[in-house]
Amino acid sequence: QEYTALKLRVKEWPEAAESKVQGKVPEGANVYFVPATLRPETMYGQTHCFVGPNITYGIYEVKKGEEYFFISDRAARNMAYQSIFPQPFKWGEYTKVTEVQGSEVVGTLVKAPLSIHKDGIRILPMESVKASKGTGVVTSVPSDSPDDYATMMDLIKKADYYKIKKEWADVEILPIIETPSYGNLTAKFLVEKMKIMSPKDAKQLAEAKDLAYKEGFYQGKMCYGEFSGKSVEEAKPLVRQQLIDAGDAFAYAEPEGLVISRSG
Ligand code: ZZB
Repeated sequence: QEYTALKLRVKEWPEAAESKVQGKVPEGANVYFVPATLRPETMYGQTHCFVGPNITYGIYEVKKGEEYFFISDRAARNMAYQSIFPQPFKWGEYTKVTEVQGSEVVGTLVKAPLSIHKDGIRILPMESVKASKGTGVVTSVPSDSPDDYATMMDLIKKADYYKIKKEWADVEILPIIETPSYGNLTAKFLVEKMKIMSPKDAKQLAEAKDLAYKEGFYQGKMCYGEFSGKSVEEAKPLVRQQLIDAGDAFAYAEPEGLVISRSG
């Protein structure tokens, strides 16, 4: 599985995270949340970035004193075998400077490349984030991802329960892709049509995701951004390359089904 890993720079930590980071990440260094996505062409529509509240993450040194990543342990290990870090690269080596619980970073303000929300987007909790997939960090595009749309609606509805400020969740959803069957807000259309009431409706959400991927990829046309008017199929590699060239993203491969022999 070849993902695009995106770099979302921390602009402001909440108190709980600030105390964890102080003394571990050098003053003036940048920390990035690094979600893995299969839909780089939707990055204009990022509204939030999700972490699993019960997942333990690490902050890893990419370049000492300069650059640090907030990701899962598993992703850090994988990246250490993909020339991603450390810099200068040492095969299989990586340094964790501190451990942080997902719940402790809820409310962090990050700058998301390409997002229309230029002042930044918030880190919010999503129960269904898997620690065992991607980087354990998921960027939210509620226009085109049914999981993200359902989670966002739930966060708005139950802001107190999730211990967040309602306005962190309740931000504008922008049409990015136009499709013949589902209009220009594919995720909203499918969630409403399939009467999905909560992010816990896992089976229906998986079905909606499948439909959204297929329609988006084969029939979708960009209706926002530099590649507006192009098909999704054409725009996808172009947006990806642009993000990589700008230093805002990199290729990250999931070693699926990889078995390491211990027999020696
Ligand atoms: C932004 C985005 C925009 C995504 C979209 C999807 C869609 P898949 O399809 O199952 O292989 N994701 C990544 N890591 C995790 C994780 N650890 N736990 C839960 N979800 C995760 O998964 C790839 C997609 O699942 C990724 O692409 C990411 O969400 C999410 F408009 O990034 B995506 C129809 C889907 N649309």
